Amino acid sequence: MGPRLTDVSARARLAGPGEDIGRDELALATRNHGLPLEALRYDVTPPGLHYVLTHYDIPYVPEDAPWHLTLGGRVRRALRLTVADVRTYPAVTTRVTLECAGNGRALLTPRPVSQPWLVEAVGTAEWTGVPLRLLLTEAGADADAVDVVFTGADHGVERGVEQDYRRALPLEVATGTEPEVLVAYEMNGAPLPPQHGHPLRLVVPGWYGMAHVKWLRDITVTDGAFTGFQHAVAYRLRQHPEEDGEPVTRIAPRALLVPPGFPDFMSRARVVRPGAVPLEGRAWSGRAPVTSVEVSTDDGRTWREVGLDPRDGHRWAWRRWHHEWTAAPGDHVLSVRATDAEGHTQPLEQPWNRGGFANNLVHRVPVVCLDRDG
Ligand SMILES: Nc1nc2c(c(=O)[nH]1)N[C@H]1C(S)=C(S)[C@@H](COP(=O)(O)O)O[C@H]1N2
Ligand SMILES: [Mo]
Repeated sequence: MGPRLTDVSARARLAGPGEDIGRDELALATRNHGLPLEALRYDVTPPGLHYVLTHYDIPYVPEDAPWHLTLGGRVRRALRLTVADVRTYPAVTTRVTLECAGNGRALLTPRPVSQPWLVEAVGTAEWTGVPLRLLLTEAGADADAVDVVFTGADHGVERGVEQDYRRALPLEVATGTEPEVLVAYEMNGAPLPPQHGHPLRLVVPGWYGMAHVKWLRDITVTDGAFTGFQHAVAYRLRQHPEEDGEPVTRIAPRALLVPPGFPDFMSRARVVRPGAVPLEGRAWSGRAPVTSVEVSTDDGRTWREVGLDPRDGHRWAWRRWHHEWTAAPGDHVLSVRATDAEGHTQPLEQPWNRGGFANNLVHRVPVVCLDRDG
């Protein structure tokens, strides 16, 4: 018998005790890059610095290639739209902080073997597109509609299952206004770049990255709950492999710090000199607006609330925080944590699950402060 898909596509697993990052994880890490943390300084992440995550291959879609978005299933009137057609609907631009549900995974013990993010799987962009609810209104969802399924043009195999990348939203989320889901064709005022979903993608403000289907080619309204791989198998919070688990949905609060001072090339260790060291970073939550940010300069023993930039009306984007630290010679660990309006905050102990999803362990940055003449 010839090779089978399950020969090339293994089951999910955890790294063994002391097992280092493998070649398979390295290959994913070079394809799927993170945000350099110094780029947390920008309100809107400059092109190329936004994180990228793609399960399979980036589809090749030349500028002049025809593209059709179909909308069908349990609707009165199926639609088949070109990108030019999509652009004729009223356009909305929303600033959105996007974070991969696997952010922080490589810091967990035991480590789920997958894309090995540290903390940098985040970015903020201005997405322009048509509100999904306008398209669904035009198509007219049937009374028995339950889910709306989104299919990307990328194809692959994952844990032995061959598939197109596909995710769904409940109808009430797909047609909601808080957040308002977009079928986007522009990122930061320019057509979507290939790696971010050219020519069309879904944007679901406040939800982890997996919901924002790139290279969107089909929308299907169903009368039953969607049970595709990326819902029923992946993106569930499980302690044991046999559990059903809870689905991953909205982004839990997280704050990150621009590592201060200057880095060593190889170790990335941070070096500062004694005295005033400005600290800044960003905080976000997809559940409710961030209301406070605290910093610790003694490895989490004591915390103090720091300044937040005024709310700027961008509900779905991160908020800047800032603080001035007086550094004294020695070794320090800086940490930061965010709390949102619903009282969700970040844990000091790792919130562990088998996929390493939705974990928002506080960010720790070791810093060496030299002697004044060091
Ligand atoms: N079609 C398709 N859409 C996709 C993915 C994918 O692999 N294929 N990856 C998802 C995941 S897991 C994340 S985190 C985001 C990343 O979006 P970005 O690369 O634009 O930052 O895209 C999502 N949309
Ligand atoms: Mo992701």
